[in-house]
Amino acid sequence: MADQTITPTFCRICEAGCGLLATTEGDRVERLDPDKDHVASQGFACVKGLKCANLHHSPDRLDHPMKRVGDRWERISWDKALVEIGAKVRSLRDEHGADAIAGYLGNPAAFGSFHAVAFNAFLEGLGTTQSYSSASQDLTNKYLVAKRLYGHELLQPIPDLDRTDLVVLIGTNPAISQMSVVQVPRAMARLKAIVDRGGRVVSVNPRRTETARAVGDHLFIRPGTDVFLLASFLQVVLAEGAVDQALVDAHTTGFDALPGVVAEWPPERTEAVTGIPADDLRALVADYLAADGASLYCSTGVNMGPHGTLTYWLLNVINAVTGNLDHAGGALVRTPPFDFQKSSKATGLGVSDARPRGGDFDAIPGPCPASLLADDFTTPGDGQIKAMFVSAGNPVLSVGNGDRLAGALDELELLVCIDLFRNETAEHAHYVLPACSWLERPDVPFVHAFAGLQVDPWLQYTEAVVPPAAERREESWIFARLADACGVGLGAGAAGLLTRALGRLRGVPVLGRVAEVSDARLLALVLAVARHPVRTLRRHPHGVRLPDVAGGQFLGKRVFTEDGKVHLAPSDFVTAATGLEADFEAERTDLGLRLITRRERHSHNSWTHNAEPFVGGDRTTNRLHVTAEDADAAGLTDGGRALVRSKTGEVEVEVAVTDDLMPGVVSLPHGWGHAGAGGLTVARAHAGVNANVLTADGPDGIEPLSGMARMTALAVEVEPA
Ligand SMILES: Nc1nc2c(c(=O)[nH]1)N[C@H]1C(S)=C(S)[C@@H](COP(=O)(O)OP(=O)(O)OC[C@H]3O[C@@H](n4cnc5c(=O)[nH]c(N)nc54)[C@H](O)[C@@H]3O)O[C@H]1N2
Ligand SMILES: Nc1nc2c(c(=O)[nH]1)N[C@H]1C(S)=C(S)[C@@H](COP(=O)(O)OP(=O)(O)OC[C@H]3O[C@@H](n4cnc5c(=O)[nH]c(N)nc54)[C@H](O)[C@@H]3O)O[C@H]1N2
Ligand code: SF4
Ligand SMILES: [Mo]
Repeated sequence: MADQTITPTFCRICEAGCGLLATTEGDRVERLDPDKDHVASQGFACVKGLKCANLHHSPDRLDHPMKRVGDRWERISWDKALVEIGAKVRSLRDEHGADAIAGYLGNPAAFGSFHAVAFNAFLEGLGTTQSYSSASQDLTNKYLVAKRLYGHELLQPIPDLDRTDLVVLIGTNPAISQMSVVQVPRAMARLKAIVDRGGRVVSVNPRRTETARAVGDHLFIRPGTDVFLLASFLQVVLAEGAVDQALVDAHTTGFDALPGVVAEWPPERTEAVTGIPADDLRALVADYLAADGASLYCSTGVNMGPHGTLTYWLLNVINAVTGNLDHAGGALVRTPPFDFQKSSKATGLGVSDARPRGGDFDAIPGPCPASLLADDFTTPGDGQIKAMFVSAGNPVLSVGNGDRLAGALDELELLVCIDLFRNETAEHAHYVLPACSWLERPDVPFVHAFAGLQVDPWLQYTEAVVPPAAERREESWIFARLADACGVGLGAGAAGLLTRALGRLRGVPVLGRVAEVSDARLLALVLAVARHPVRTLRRHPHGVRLPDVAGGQFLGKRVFTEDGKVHLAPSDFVTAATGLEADFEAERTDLGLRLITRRERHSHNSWTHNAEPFVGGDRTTNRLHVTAEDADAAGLTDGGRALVRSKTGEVEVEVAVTDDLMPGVVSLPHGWGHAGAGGLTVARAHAGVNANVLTADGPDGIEPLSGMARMTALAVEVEPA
């Protein structure tokens, strides 16, 4: 038996970044175990991380660049693929202009230190404004609100969970997701600790989630009505005069506009649509005001709803005016070891000024909404997209009206996918290029550590656990080569600068090891600038704690609006809030079924179904969850089949009767629908249905302020199939 090596590393599937011990034998990852000595995760890890070696070693992994020739996929050399792609891009760019070339960056890019940087440098070099990403199905409402209130997309207050007395979790299920836009390993242990020390955790959710069952209290809310809940919350706060006037006077503008926004929404009125009794809400507000350090937090259940921007705006206003912003136990904006937001403010690094084509979307903070992609492929005229590069994304399953998008992809003259697998989107590609998985590259928890988004700050450096196999390459290598091949070079901005620095450091390429050497060198550079040199981090293989400052780092110090104040009442938000009357009336009178989004323990968006541990047992498909009451009313039975119909589409799916939903609410996990996946042998056999056949695309499929996709609280009808 060959020698086994154990390497401490960390998982890069979700934002928690859990410490893992990787046991390798030669170039094989034999097992992944939780790292008990990890400074932040302390032995916690979930099944996705622990079983990820099965995905990493899947026989379906891409090893070589592949080209579609008719109906077949043929191996092609990197050199030849780059030359052919480059020639096609040059001719399309000459004929139609730079905006005919688009990029779409998927979720896993957030976990590769230089993935997004290199992608943006490539698009910058091409000179295109057509930059799309999964952020528009995830959190662009949060970007817009932070940009308006605090002057930068990534100044996102995070709940100070380890010190709080009360946290309200709206539209999130940490037991399964580990939360988002904040790095919280062991989220559930931290939430339980709040209750153990006498504090309160309250879930606000149309579903009695795994989180709500395990910790704290739960309030059912009718899907899509969170904005009314928070309007009432703020109405009570202001009516009771429970405002931190010193904070408001010293650090904010716009306070005087707030009473007018919420005056008409006392809890006794909004309970008609939220389903939350006014007394329960008043009691919650009272507890929140009594706590020394409390915060409201929301996630995708709100972001994907009809009022993601207004809801997140009110949430931030409440945390601020009650004195909980920048306060221990409240909502913190931390100063990271390398001030990413500050350098980004100066250089544009990490923010997108992409502009959607047409439409009235002035506020959209970038990237462009992926829900507009199919329109952008098929609408002739200036900026019609002719070629697209998709890296670490699967828009066919992750974007609204997936079937239409799949058809529209076939209109492209060039589609290049950079991925671990030939996924459902790549099925429509002309070329697929093989990327390294996270086990094949060095990293730090780049975005979260450098944007100050950690609940319990730490830093960790991991080497590649195994060298990149076959002809797999890091994205930084791939985008630098693509830029060369397209004859454009990397952009002149910050992303281009960084990636060029990487090029200079790369030295003489040694086949097969180039990518590993290169990202490691660039990381060394960035870590030296951040004053945490790699050699120091290597001495702390289980991570090193960074100073944990509880508040006082933000107000008056790092608010990046022009006047350095928090802008509580951006005029377009105030104007949009006047439209709530009509929405309220519509909610009050339409009592039809609502479909909500949900996540499953063994699924990670669309990409973990291609290995047995993730689709074994009763996990072979996705099911429509329905309450017994609604099942009876619609004539559905547990295990039977249902047709689910929305304005956009229809799916047929197995029914699972449940007691965890609010009556009038059904749920269907997304990320399934693998029937057409020629490159995914296991997933194809456990196909499930694509929930995004039901969600809309185009201008009707987005929240108009931020461009966020509308993926929850959808009106649907169900009937037996
Ligand atoms: N196991 C697993 N973990 C994941 C992922 C995964 O796919 N699988 N994905 C990762 C990613 S990319 C992200 S962005 C994060 C997301 O992390 P979360 O935002 O925590 O995601 P969910 O677990 O889907 O929680 C959303 C919750 O919103 C509720 N909800 C739906 N509609 C509404 C509504 O109108 N109002 C309210 N108040 N609640 C509503 C749903 O019942 C659900 O419990 O998770 C990450 N972690
Ligand atoms: N209906 C509905 N739709 C949703 C959601 C929902 O809750 N409901 N959630 C939304 C959310 S929050 C998100 S973030 C989006 C996600 O949307 P996408 O990012 O478009 O889709 P994923 O399913 O995450 O696909 C990720 C792809 O990246 C590949 N990959 C994994 N690691 C790497 C790597 O290191 N390098 C490269 N190059 N490729 C890699 C995987 O093989 C996979 O093909 O989906 C959204 N769609
Ligand atoms: S919780 Fe997230 S980071 Fe931790 S092991 Fe699971 S997938 Fe990986
Ligand atoms: Mo996400």
